[in-house]
Amino acid sequence: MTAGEGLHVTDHPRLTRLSEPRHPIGIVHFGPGAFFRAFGAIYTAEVLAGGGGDWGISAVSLQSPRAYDQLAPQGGLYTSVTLGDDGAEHNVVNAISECLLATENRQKVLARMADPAVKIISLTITEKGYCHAPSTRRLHLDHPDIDHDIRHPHAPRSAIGLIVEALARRRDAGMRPFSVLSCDNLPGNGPMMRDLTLEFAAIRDADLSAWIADEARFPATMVDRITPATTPADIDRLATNTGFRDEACVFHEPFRQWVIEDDFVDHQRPDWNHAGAQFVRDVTAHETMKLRCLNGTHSTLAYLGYLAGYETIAETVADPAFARLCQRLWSHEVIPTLTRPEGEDLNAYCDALLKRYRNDAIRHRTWQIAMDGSQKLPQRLLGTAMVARSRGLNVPGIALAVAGWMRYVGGIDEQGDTIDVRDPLATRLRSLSDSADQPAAKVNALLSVGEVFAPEIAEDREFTDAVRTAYSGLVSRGAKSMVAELAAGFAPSVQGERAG
Ligand code: CS2
Repeated sequence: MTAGEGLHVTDHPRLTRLSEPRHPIGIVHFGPGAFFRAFGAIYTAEVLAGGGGDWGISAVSLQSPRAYDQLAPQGGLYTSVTLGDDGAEHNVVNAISECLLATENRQKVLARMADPAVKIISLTITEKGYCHAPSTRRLHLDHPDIDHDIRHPHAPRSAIGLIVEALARRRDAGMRPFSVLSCDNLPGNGPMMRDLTLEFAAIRDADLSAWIADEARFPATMVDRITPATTPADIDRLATNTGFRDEACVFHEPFRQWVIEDDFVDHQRPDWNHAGAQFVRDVTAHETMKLRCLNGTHSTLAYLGYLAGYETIAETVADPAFARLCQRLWSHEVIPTLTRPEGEDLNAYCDALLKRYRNDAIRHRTWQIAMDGSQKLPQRLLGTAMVARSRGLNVPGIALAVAGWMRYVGGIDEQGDTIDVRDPLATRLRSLSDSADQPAAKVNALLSVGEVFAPEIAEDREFTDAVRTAYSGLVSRGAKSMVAELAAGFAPSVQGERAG
């Protein structure tokens, strides 16, 4: 009998904290979901294991209790499973010293943030957690959470509201502020967070806003590790292998890359470089490369792959036409818009991406990546399109990807089945799509969504014509045929000629 055989999975004892040290807290993290547990928490755990200071993490769930319910009963411990060519490697991660649920214990969260031992508030709250309009990058003042926090500044519920209230408490107590470290896939995530924070703080108190502007720091970061949502089957599999039930476990690829702008309040930060992170003066080139090359093709594969009936990214790129579509996008549409970051070779970077996508131990669902497209498209695809167009390039691959998104948010797949579209604008997008009969009119209706399409791109006739043509093709011929047609015109051998 093999380990675990004959046992019902729920018979396995839950992973719990026994004698592991709880590191004193120096970081408050908002959004301890799978990505953070597979990424920032691991870098921090490695620094802590090397005796790198008091940087234990207080993991705060802002709204959904899911991550809290997974982590809190385990005292913040969980297993990270690295899925590479040589099988699976398991590690128990000890960086989270405390778990808090903001909806239940808002004042405790604020007190922790105002604790002088806390030097950094880090965030993985996804694009929509910033309560902004992605196309303008300004605060969305009508957002229900922002509206609430303007009216109740001392009991805030948004990340920005909590940060501003905690900074106000620190200023009033004569303390130093903290650094705010956004680790979400947004271009200029640090400066954007700074602008949103100052905009919100100014509504409440101009002096507070000026103090934050002078004293707080908002370093920008580029983060990268492919980490699908953990499934119940993953939890069962791990229990069978380890003998413990770990509701907070994460499964991820071996690759990881963290580039951080080295600009922290009083230089207070963990030596994440000891775990392989890069501290640099300016992360812009790295960030743009990653967002446009990786996230841009991820979203493309998500919409077109989903419509083609593929469940995961690995399944999608196993179709040679989809792999070639990625290569075409990189060489003809994305790389020409980039500045090469120091230490990177853009062609090699993209070749490595395709290998990462092909890792079929990682079951990254197209449906998962397709979520929240209205928040993702501007920085992943539309910004690239704008730069490429300004240089006189055509972007048929991006046009096809955008048409794929439009077809997806229309809510009906190629078999006539309903798509479970998850997006803060889902209802509006669906009704805009439904408001028109003809493909071209549906595209025009969706192009009117100002949070997604800046006027510069919505009014670009050549680009929008390409989107209308691609959309009609998706309706009449389907995603596989459209991808095959575009990929057929591309010979991967030209890769060597790509600008780098
Ligand atoms: C993905 C990202 O879900 C998504 O939208 O594109 O989470 C992606 O896996 C990461 O950015 C990789 O670092």
